[in-house]
Amino acid sequence: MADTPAFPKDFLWGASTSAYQIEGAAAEDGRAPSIWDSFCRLKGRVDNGESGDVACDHYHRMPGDVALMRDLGLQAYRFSVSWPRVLPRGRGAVNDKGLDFYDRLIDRLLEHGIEPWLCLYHWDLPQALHDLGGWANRDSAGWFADYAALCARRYGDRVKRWATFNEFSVFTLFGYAFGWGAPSIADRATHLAVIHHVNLAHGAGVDVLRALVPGASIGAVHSVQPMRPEAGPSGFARPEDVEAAALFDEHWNWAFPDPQLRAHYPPRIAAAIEPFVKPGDMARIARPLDWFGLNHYAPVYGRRDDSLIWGFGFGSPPPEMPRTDIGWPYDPGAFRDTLLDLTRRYRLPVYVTENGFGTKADETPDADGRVLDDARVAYLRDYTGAMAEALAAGADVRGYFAWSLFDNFEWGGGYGTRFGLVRVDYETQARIPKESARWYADLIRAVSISGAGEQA
Ligand code: IFM
Repeated sequence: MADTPAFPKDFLWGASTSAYQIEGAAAEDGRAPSIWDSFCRLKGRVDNGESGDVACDHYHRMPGDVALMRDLGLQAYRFSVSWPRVLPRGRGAVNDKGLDFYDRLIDRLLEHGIEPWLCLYHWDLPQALHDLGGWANRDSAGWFADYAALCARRYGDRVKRWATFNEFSVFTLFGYAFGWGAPSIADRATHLAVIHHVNLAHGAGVDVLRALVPGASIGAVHSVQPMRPEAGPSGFARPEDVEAAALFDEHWNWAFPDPQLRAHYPPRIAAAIEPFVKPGDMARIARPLDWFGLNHYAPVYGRRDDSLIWGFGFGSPPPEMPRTDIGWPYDPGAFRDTLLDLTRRYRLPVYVTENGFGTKADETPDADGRVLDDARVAYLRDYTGAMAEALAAGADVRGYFAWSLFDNFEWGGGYGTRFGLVRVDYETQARIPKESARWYADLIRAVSISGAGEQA
C-alpha cells in the first residue's frame, strides 16, 4: 500500500454476516424453525435443495471464527441474532441456550477488541409468528418490539451499535411480492400491509432500544442501488420500462428510508398504502436515528413485467456494462454516487454495512493452499476506491463492512455463490482466508497506522 491519503484514521473497517446464512445448528439447543427453514423444505425453491441446516457451522465454531476476525484485523463485526433461536415461538418463553450463544459471541468479540454490531432481523421470522399472520399482522410491530427489548436488556450492557432490520425492501419484495423468497407470497395487499407493519416494527424497535440501551447508536440497514430503466442496444428505454422502473425504484430504494427518515411514503406508493396507515403511524415510524446503513452492490435495471404483481421486474443492463460472473453490473461509480446522494438526502452518517463480490467459481485452493481470488481483490480495490472518492467529494461515510466474512448460504442460490473473504469448505468446514482477506487486512492496517491506505 503506497501513500495516497484516502481514509481517515478512525474510519471503521469490518465484515458482516447473518444468522441463518452461517450458524447452522438449526434444530439444536432449542432453536425452532424460521420461515427460511420452511421455505428451504419446499421442493425446487433453493438451488440443489440446500438449506441453512448446517451452513458454516458457526454455532459450534464461533471461537475459532472470532480468532480469524482478529487475525484479519477487523475492527467491527456485524452479525444478526436469530429470533427463533432466542424466542422459539417468536414471543413468550425465552430459550436460555440461544441467548447464551450471543453472550459468548459478544464477549469473545470484545476480548479481541472487535466492536459488535448487532442486527435484530436478517430475514428469519419465527415460523410460529408467520402462522399468526407474520408481518401481515399489525401485531407484528409489538412482537418485534418485545424481541428487541429482550435483546436490549440482555446485550445492551456490551453492545452499543444496533440495527433494526437488514434490507427491508429486499426481504419484503422477494418474500411477499415476487414470491421468490420466504414465505413465498405474491399478493399486492399482503405486500403493502407488510411494508407498513415492518416500518412500524422498526419505529417501535428504535424506541425500545433508545429506552433500554444507555449510549445506543441506532440505525437501519437499507439496500440502495441506483434504479435504471432497461435500455436496449439503441440506448433508449421504452416509456413503459421507464414508468415500471420508477415504481420499482420507489419499492426497492425508498419505501422504507423515506417513511423512517422523512415521515412519508414515496409518491407512487403513498395512495396504495393509505388503507393500512392509522392516525399517528408516520410519527411512530419516523424515530430519530444515528446512522444510515447502506448495503450496495450494483445498479438495478428495471422493466415492465406483467407476469409479476406490480408490473415491474428485472431487466438487463446495457451490453457494454461490465458484469461479474453472477451477472451483477460492475459499476464502482454508481457506489460513489449513491454515497453522495444518500448524504444529501438524509443527512446522516453513512456506514456501508454490506458490499462485496459474489462468484459461481468454486475458488478451490491451489497447490500451495492459496485461494487467488483476483477478481474479488480488484472489486474491493475499485469499490473502496470509489468510496474514497465519495469521501473526498463530501460524502459522510464513516465505515465499511465487507460482505461477507465467510462463504455462506446465499438464500435461493444455496451454496453455489461464494461471497466470502474466507473460503469455507462445506465438506470439512475448513476455513481458508483468500487473497482478498489478506488484501483487506493490509488495507485496514495501512489506514489505521497512517490514515492513508492507497488502493494497492
Ligand atoms: O447474502 C445477501 C445478504 O443476506 C443480504 N445482502 C445481499 C447479500 C448477497 O446477495
